[in-house]
Amino acid sequence: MTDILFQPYTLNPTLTLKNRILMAPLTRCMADADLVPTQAMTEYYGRRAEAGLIISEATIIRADGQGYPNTPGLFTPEQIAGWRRVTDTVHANGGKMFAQLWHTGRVAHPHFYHGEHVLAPSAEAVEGSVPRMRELTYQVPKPVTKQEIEQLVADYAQAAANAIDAGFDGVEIHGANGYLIDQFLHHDSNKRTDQYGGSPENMARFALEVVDAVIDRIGNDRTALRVSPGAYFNMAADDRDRDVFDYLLPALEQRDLAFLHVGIFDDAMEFGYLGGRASSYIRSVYHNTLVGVGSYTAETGSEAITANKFDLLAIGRPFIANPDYVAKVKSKAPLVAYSDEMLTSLV
Ligand code: FNR
Ligand code: 8K6
Repeated sequence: MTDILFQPYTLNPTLTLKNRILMAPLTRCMADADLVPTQAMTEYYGRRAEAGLIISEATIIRADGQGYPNTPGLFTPEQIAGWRRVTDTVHANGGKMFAQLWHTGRVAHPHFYHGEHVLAPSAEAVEGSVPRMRELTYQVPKPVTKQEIEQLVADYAQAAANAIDAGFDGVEIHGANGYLIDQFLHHDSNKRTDQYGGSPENMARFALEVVDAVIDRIGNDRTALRVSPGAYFNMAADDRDRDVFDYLLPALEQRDLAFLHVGIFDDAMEFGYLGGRASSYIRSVYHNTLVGVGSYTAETGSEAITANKFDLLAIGRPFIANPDYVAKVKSKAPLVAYSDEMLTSLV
């Protein structure tokens, strides 16, 4: 019944995956003080090389993109060398790996980078504080200037080039879950009146500039994007967001990306303004390779692929609990259930 997961899948002439199971990007907050991947992280990813593709935990493109402790970076030579050890191990074990490129925007906290400002589209703070560091309340961001936008776009492209230097097979740009790129795409966080706000075309501009700059540096065949048309994390929903994604998704389709990935924790969630699930909405307007995710099992994920709801299945929490997830599913062995306590160590 899960046989479909074990078929190889060709993303494009450059990349063929040995199966349809992706390891979802999973922040673990285990990089060292210089945000360099450690030996324990190398072994953790190395154990999961049976996935058709591993997507790294979200990795910051520059210092002021950091919103959680010990999240790895891809902007210093040491960080690149650290990731090279990870990708060498994954490749030696027969796997493939993309880096997820991240800037948290208004979810950043200056505590982590000893900075002054938090940068975001508009001076609209996200409610609350850094998880497990409750004294760190989120700040009102400084709206980015045109010049700062150009620098951010350049820094995404540089991080993509660094990812290729570090041996990654490609990158997934993190445009989901209420972080910087997503903040441009939703009315809750984007109140701009210049060419980056107001209309769907303007609100989609930053995302497309980042995508185009990354494609320019490393090629469309190695560039993927994660998006959350349904606002559910670090973001309040607004019915007008639908128009932004109605504009963005066909524009992305023209870019011929390696894949598009739904950013969601539970794909059973329905959004009134999307007419149902985020994955169904994306499938209706975007016709290239789509990665589904969000509280699926191998069985329910296989059913969804068979029903043509998406093409590839990303697995998050079960992969934290089961380093040998793929082998277990293949042999129909029982899985260890995920629990939040597992986040304190890398198994
Ligand atoms: C996540 N998720 C996530 N998403 C992302 O795009 N970048 C990230 O770094 C993280 N980090 C992260 C950490 C932890 C501890 C969890 C539980 C989740 C979301 C993740 O990729 C996935 O979408 C969800 O976990 C839903 O899939 P599962 O877990 O139901 O298979
Ligand atoms: C300190 C770790 C930070 C990790 C950042 C990613 C967030 C993962 C935390 C999992 C909590 C699930 C929240 C789900 C929100 C769904 C809302 C309906």
